[in-house]
Amino acid sequence: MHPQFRLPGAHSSSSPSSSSSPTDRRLSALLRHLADSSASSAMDSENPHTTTISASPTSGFDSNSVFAHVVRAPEDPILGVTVAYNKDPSPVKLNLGVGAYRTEEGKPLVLNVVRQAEQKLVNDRSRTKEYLPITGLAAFNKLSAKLMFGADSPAIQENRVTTVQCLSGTGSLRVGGEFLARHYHQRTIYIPSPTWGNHTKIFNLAGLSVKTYRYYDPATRGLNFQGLLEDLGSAPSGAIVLLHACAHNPTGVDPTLQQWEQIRQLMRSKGLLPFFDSAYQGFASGSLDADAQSVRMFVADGGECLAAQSYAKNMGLYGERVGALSIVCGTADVASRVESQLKLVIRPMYSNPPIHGASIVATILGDRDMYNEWTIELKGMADRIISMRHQLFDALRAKGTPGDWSHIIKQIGMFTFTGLNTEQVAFMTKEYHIYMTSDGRISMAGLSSRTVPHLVDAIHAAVTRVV
Ligand code: PLA
Repeated sequence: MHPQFRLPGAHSSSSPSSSSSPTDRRLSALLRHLADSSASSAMDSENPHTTTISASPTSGFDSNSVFAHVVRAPEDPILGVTVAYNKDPSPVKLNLGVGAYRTEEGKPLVLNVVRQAEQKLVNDRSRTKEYLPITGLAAFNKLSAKLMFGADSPAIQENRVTTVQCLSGTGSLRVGGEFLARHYHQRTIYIPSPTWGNHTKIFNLAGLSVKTYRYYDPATRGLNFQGLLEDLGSAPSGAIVLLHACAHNPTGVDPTLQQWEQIRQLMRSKGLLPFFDSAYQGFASGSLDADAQSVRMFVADGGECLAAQSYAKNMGLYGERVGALSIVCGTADVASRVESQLKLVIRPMYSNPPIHGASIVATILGDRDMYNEWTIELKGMADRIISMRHQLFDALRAKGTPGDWSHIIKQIGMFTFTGLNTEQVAFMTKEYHIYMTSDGRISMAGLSSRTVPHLVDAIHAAVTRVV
């Protein structure tokens, strides 16, 4: 009998006992039938001319599905928070889980400049819906590289950068990871601890082996710089290192420029390959250039690196899935060969990227007025987040909530890593309908002046009642 047909307690040779239930008897009959048909199909392979009717592919033992064995997977630790939030009927519920910008009124925001660009695209009757090339929209790629590396970047001028349009930040990381697994001599990537939860999964699936380096110190709620230097210092030569370009997720803790410089020197001296994840350019400080400093320092030294860009947050194009992967290479010739291989990674994955979002980005980045308007709107979003930090910090102080909450105003970007533990988070969700990731991360972009008092009440209750 084929092993896959055996059930616990079911024996093909034993006949159903008189005490067995109708279900048992039915199963036994089914097992005998399957054993017979598998034996006859073994004979069929010896005599290919014999035809038999085999068991229906949908016949299972405990259901009518060949997928009956599939176990339910847990919800995603971040996107699952929104699933739970959506199910909650409470009128006071608050979603501080996913990093998606909301207005003071708690509404999603489509930037004015994005609406304008879309209008322009719709009005242009010459535009078609043809496939893009495998590497995406050429103008988009060119402008994205400029945005990341700076308009005057020698690497761009020397044609040493290849940029391919990918499916937002996630897709860019995935394509970059798979390219490295295929063509780079070191298959180990070091990611910070902690980091965005998807990094490990993305790089593992891409074929890399994932290790961590120390990054965050819970005691100071700041950077564990010593630990970081030690771990990168003892990484094998050539290893890949994932760096958050700015606004580290989930901690909101970034190295200073001086610390970046030390990291750069260490990494270059050991031949470690930097892979930047730039998901929040413009969101940390409100300035696109300031937030690209870390990346530009590494490119300025003439060395090689990778950068994954996302337009989800800084242009509010979350669902359009617009992003880019750039690989800065030693020479123009290498860059063009690298690009030819990136196409081989992309083509069987999703063939070519979508046209609409990239056209919006290219329209905005390619028009001086629109670009300026974008930077103003972007600064507006960053400023509102910073103001939320101050409001939350002031309100916790005013209420006398125990603890030092200064990290709320020291941390950078979309998130505050509150320091609240899993139990406290669960308590806040249950009692206050406040949704956040279980590691205590809150999306400051989901908060507004109106909802600060509710959050403060919840935090106060959590830290005084749940230890
Ligand atoms: N890299 C980092 C560091 C991120 O935080 C995110 C998104 C991405 C890449 C990918 O974004 P994209 O594919 O949409 O461009 N992180 C979010 C959303 C905002 C998520 O988990 O997907 C977060 O809440 O952490």
